[in-house]
Amino acid sequence: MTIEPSPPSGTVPSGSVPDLTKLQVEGMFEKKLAEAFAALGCFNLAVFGKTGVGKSTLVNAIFGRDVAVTGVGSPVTKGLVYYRHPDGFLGLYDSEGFETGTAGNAIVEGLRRIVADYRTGAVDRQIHAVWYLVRWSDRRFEAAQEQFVRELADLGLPVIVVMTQVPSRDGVAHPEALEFARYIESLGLPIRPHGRVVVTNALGDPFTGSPVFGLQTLLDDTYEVIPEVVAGALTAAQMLDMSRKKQQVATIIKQAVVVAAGVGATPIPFADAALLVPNQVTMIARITAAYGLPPNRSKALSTAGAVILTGGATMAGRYAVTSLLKFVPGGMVAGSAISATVAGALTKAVGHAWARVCEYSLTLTPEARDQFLSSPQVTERFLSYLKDARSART
Ligand SMILES: Nc1nc2c(ncn2[C@@H]2O[C@H](COP(=O)(O)OP(=O)(O)OP(=O)(O)O)[C@@H](O)[C@H]2O)c(=O)[nH]1
Ligand SMILES: [Mg+2]
Repeated sequence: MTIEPSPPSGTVPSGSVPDLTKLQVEGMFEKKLAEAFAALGCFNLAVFGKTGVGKSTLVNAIFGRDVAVTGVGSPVTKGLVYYRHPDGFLGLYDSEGFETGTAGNAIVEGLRRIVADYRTGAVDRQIHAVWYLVRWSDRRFEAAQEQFVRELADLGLPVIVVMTQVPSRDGVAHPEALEFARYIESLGLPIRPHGRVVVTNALGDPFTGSPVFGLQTLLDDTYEVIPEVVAGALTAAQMLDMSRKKQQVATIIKQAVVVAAGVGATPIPFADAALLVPNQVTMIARITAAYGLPPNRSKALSTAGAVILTGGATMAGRYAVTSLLKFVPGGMVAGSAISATVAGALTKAVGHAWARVCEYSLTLTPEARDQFLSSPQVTERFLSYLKDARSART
């Protein structure tokens, strides 16, 4: 689909700003997307617990993907593997269930090396949080488990203790699971962030009717213990809490609106509308990364973004951005230039429409998402969201 050209009948004389071709805008997108994803960094989580405790299930429930299956693994030490998700912003240390005894000692040694590496500069694999899982039905917390948790904490790692596979009824967790959790808390372990055990069920059980619960608390606690610099990566990687992504995106849009209003402080002749493009490209790239859309679709997204901002493949950049002005109040006032207000409103409308495209794509399965992001449907949806926004105002 192409956006039909609708050049405003402006009388403001052409400025000196060169038009941008679709290809140039596409190149700009590729660069800005790469920068936005790189700026996220990588959130690294270590998940420990006996075999079958529910490590993979829990990771899946929060990140919407099995990193240990889809990621590329590299052994750190015996029993400890580091998986980097192909998307780049999520890394996972998986212990394969041997966290006590001599294997446990080897793991602690491996972790000690990783932590030490951090001090010598190897930061991209640094562990930002540890989830230590205990299955409620084990009803036993052994001295070796206790020692392992203490050793991790001694390394300076923030350890969150999670009770898994807890059944509940009418919003109340199984009393014996709660009792078990209180027992672990009574041991005086350095449990972060509040000294409490997070009680969870990551998988609904249709037979007993036990629902999923506790995951949001676990995620919130995780945010509390990690360094601010990787919060963006966690927001991109996690698939549980859409409101965190929305919040992040709202900030990005606000910043872009301020920049656009600054650019339009001296009203921009329509012919110079290309001035607004770089800021919008940056905004769209940052939104895309904040939602955690797959970077391997960057190429397709760059094409879609360029089509949107230049008004279609057949046009030179003359009407870049101006073809979108009809979606903004006051945007098509004949004979006027683009004011700061209109520049801001346009940027905001573009940001919100793009955010909705991203959110829609997150409702799809990973396969369907990949397909959608590589298809012309991206621009179609974007335009229909822009139209929605316009009709909502009138
Ligand atoms: N009902 C319910 N079942 C769960 C939950 N977590 C895990 N399970 C089940 O328990 C079994 C083991 O879960 P996994 O997630 O594979 O456990 P793991 O800790 O990754 O196991 P290893 O990789 O072998 O160390 C699977 O059959 C899961 O379906 C949960 O929260 N609730
Ligand atoms: Mg597993």
